[in-house]
Amino acid sequence: MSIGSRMPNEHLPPLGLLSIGGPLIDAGHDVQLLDAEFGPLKFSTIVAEVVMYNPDLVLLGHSGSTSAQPIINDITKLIKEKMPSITIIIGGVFPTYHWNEILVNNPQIDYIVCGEGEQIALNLVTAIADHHCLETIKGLALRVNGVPLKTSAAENIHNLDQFRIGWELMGNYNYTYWGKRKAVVIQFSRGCPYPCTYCGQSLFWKKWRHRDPQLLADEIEMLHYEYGIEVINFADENPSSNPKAWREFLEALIAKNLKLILVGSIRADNIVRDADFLHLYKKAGFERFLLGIENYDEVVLEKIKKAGTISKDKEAIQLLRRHGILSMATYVVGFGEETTRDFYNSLRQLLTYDPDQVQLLYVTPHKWTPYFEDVKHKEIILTDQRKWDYKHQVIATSYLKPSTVILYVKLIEIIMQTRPSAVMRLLFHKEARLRSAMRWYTRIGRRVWFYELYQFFFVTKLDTTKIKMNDFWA
Ligand code: B12
Repeated sequence: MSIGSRMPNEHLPPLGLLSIGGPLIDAGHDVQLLDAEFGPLKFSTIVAEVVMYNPDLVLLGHSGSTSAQPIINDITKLIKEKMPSITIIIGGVFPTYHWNEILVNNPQIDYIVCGEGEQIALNLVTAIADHHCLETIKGLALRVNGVPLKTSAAENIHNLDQFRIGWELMGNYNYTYWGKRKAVVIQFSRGCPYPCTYCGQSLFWKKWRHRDPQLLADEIEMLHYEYGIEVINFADENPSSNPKAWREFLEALIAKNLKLILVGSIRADNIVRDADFLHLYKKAGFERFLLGIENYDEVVLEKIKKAGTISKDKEAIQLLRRHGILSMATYVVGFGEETTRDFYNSLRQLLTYDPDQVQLLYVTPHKWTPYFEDVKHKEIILTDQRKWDYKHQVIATSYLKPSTVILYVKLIEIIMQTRPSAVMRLLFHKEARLRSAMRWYTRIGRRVWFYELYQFFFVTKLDTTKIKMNDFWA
């Protein structure tokens, strides 16, 4: 169970799978979406649904990637047991890098699409249908004579408007967000030009690219009128890397005059950079931005190559507030071998930043990132990969016990969310829509707060074997 997909009691469409589905439908294949998040479906129901539909291929994806992979392994095993001749294809961030061990340990998985999936999946499915050779398809992990092998990497998709997202696959699923409002996830851009050492995403997408601003605005208009979409959740790592294109998009969307709520993540320094056109952000419909603050200490920020500054982080939050946009500051625990003083300094800094919302996460080293190299000699305290979801402490800390870490984290969260300025905004913010947005988040946050403490003290079993990160993946 991951916090992100269970606690809100509402679900967003799986953009990755819709992006794969669109080109397949357009090439003449019959595609159906089974979204197991609704329910969530029991494994037996998932298998029964697949058996009933009786497809030639089953393509599985997940939004959590690292933490969801063990579940994909289990589900695919059950499907293959019932339907031995079915072809199973997976894709996504984690499998892109861990393809070898997945293929070695999971004979039921036939192919792994490595990297951006649209073109590769289309090539693969077409080649399977036409009984063509698969080894020439770039970006594919497969077995040759029983041995896992990865073909050469596929190029980035240069034109992000080349492939259509298969929105029709949403069918009758009631996708909502932000308090039961019809919602989708969409991307203006892929990738990120910044070199933050812990983030696997900029490496995965390689180069930062953006969609045509006008075409994206047209697509959002279509989603609004044809599907009744009110909330757009941007999946971009940093949509405003090219301020000119971003501004064009905001203006194109404003010209449509749609009643929309937009939410997304952005770099704090880009907000400061765009100070003179933040009114356009607001006019387009932005209600909240998530800002990765990560740490209070500039030495740590330098080490993880965040390339941000404390003064800009603070200024960005103030600028957003001035423009009637909420800020959510995410703070990552574990970068700097924290002591009690570090937690105290973090809290003090967060209080001075005064963001509307905070989210504390735990550093989770992905093997394909430079950060992994920095911590590979460290011990891990949680070997259950399903918990590598940024909401559990994975790396042992030298100075504090995990129980102390979680108590400090929870203390910071409760102080931040119940401090007078936050409560005043929650109750009396002058914009009703922002009040409602904050209440929605607070309701979820309250449940998550207790749930995480309960899980830590009564359910989660920490590992005492003192296994090192490097040995764990080996
Ligand atoms: C929206 C989102 C969510 C939504 C997902 C809604 C949904 N139904 O999909 C919600 C809020 C539910 C969510 C939850 C979580 N998320 Co999330 N999420 C995202 C976000 C911002 C966008 C995902 C997206 O749509 N991307 C755009 C699509 C087009 O990209 P894609 O999914 O990677 O798909 C492409 C390729 O990977 C590939 N592909 C993907 N799947 C498949 C499958 C097949 C068969 C094929 C052929 C190809 C293929 O082709 C696609 C097109 O090119 C990403 C960050 C990001 N920018 O991607 C984080 C991200 C995926 N989430 C992350 C995490 C950690 C989580 C949670 C664990 C958080 C938590 N503690 O609860 C949970 C896990 C949920 C779960 N059940 O597994 C991490 C995963 C890191 C990792 N490597 O493990 C990411 C990368 C954020 C980050 N910066 O690190 N998330």
